Amino acid sequence: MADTKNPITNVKGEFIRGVTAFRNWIKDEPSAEYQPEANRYHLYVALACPWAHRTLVLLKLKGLDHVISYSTVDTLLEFEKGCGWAFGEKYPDPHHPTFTHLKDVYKLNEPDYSGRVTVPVLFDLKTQKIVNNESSEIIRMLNSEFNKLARHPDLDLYPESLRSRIDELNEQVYPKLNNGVYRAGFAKSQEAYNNAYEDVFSMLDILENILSKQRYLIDNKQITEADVRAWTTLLRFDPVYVTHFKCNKKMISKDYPNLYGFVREIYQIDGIKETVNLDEIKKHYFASHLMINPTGIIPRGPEINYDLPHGRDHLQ
Ligand SMILES: N[C@@H](CCC(=O)N[C@@H](CS)C(=O)NCC(=O)O)C(=O)O
Repeated sequence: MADTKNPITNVKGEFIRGVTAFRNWIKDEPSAEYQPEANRYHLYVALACPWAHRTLVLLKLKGLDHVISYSTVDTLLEFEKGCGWAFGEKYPDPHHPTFTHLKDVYKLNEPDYSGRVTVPVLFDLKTQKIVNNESSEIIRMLNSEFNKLARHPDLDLYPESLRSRIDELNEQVYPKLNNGVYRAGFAKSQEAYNNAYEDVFSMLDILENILSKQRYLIDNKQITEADVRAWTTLLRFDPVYVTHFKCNKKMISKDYPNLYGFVREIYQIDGIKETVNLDEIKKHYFASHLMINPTGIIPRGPEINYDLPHGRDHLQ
């Protein structure tokens, strides 16, 4: 039985993220098992979670929030109890009102499921099965397979001509930044923490440099999935990762003017702000990870106004 209570670390004290369990694909093809249909799929997300947040951003950017429903799990993840993400009065499972935990949804696929129960989950209401619980794959499906139903079918966040550059950047940003902040925060040895800290800030320096010359990370004119994937981490950086995960060499809002403008620009795109709840984000991290913040006290600062003009129009 897997340890589902604590973040997993290896003998060197390095945080190891688990392998995602369910990897089916929705395809806009007549023979596909999972076809893109309106009101067939549901996303389970946590507002705090940067991986789940990617999928909500895609719903908004593609104009799919009338086609795919979503609901949020409870703010706190009570690691010590080992039950994982919970539903509650304020956060019910709209499709299974008797379910108390997200693991009940996982058990619909595998009654004996004993792996990690993570968000996001893309769930098929028709077969009552999880289609996929890997955010990087869910966002690809939302980008390309629902275009007949999307309000913005022409927006392509993973265009053929940019794919190799997107993949190349993602391969750096995922270990060094997206997962890098977790590697710093959950490290159980000084060396593991030091390595993660170096990775995080070397990646931020690289991204700041790119964004000083062009509007988005891959292309000057067009937002891509590489921007979305970096953004959900960048948004949480100052409010959470600087203190909670000890990534405190620099702050985005003070030391990285281009990253800060980029965070504000994406925040200000139609519909995106609605997916951001900074109070929930802070409460989740500081009050759930009691192994690194035993008092559960939530810092009040920093005060950042993501509505300030982003000042990036001149780059187009
Ligand atoms: N590879 C997954 C990772 C998802 C993930 O780790 N989600 C975290 C929340 S930020 C989670 O649900 N953790 C619960 C646990 O590990 O018990 C993805 O990108 O979708």
